[in-house]
Amino acid sequence: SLTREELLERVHAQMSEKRFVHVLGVEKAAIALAEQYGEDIEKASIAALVHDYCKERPDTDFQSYIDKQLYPEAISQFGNEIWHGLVGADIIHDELGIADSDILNAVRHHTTGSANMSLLEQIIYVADYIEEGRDFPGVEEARQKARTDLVEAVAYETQKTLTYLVEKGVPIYPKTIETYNVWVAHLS
Ligand code: DGI
Ligand code: FE
Ligand code: FE
Ligand code: FE
Repeated sequence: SLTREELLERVHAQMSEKRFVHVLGVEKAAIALAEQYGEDIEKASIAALVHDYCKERPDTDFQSYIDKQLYPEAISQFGNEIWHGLVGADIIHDELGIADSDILNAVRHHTTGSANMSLLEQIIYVADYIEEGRDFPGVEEARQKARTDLVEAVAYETQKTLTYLVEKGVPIYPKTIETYNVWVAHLS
């Protein structure tokens, strides 16, 4: 398997400087959450480093996966924003040789969340939202919740993301709704 240095190089080569800085911010936030909530630090680091590996890929790279593998039918109506995690996890498996299913699921669900998120999945989902480079209304509240109760942070992020998407008037991927319906019970 790849060393941390090799992984950093492979990830960096896939993206702009700005996005790479975001990835390093997610890693820092994910490691802090892993320390706080008792997750494996190396798994949190690897999942964070690869979570947006496919964010700058052309649509054709995803299309060949969507044609060959079994994804929910709804996926084809969306684009990179939904594909880079859900399909990206399979590309990361194939290109980087990462086979840990918890890490791959953390990548897979970092955008939409899911009904049943493992601790690592929750950490990556939240770290992506609260990393130090993020600046949007509510991010401080999300950071505060992440410091006190990870489940509340997941619920808060899920509510805010769905509200933001509905206000923007964009289609909602079904999994985003599934996530909301489960995690809404944990809003404080
Ligand atoms: O890749 P990042 O920008 O770091 O963050 P992300 O992967 O969490 O989110 C990528 C984008 O996906 C973000 O602009 C919000 C959008 N998104 C999340 N859920 C949905 C969605 N877009 C649509 N259309 N539908 C969704 O359900
Ligand atoms: Fe992403
Ligand atoms: Fe996210
Ligand atoms: Fe991200």
